[in-house]
Amino acid sequence: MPKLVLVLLFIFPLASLADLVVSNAWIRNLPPSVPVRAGYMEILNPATEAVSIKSITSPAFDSIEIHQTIMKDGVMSMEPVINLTIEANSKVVLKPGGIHLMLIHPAEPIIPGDEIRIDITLSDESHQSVSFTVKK
Ligand SMILES: [Cu+2]
Repeated sequence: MPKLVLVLLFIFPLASLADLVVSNAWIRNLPPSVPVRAGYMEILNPATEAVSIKSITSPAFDSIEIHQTIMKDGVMSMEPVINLTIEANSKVVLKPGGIHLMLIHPAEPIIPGDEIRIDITLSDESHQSVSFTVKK
């Protein structure tokens, strides 16, 4: 019996869906007249397989995209990241000037200190909810 338990303990983490460890999740607040916000976070994938983000939604925004800030000929712009993959045992950092969440059209006014729920669907169809803190 103890042998079976041990085997199950080893098998279960591999068989379970990806579980990302998200830290430092925050949204930069902007005046209410601005229709978008940027969200940042650190995503750690402690699993033995890569996983990618399939979609991101939130009850607090009409839609959410993943963007990459790029500098081209001295002009800063953004382009969509279609498939953000977090490799096995790796971390992806979303930060100002780099990859970020583009949070489009807040459903309600947002103020610093608010906690915003953002739901992430991964390529393995698992879901994760992350709480983002709104900061100045
Ligand atoms: Cu953007």
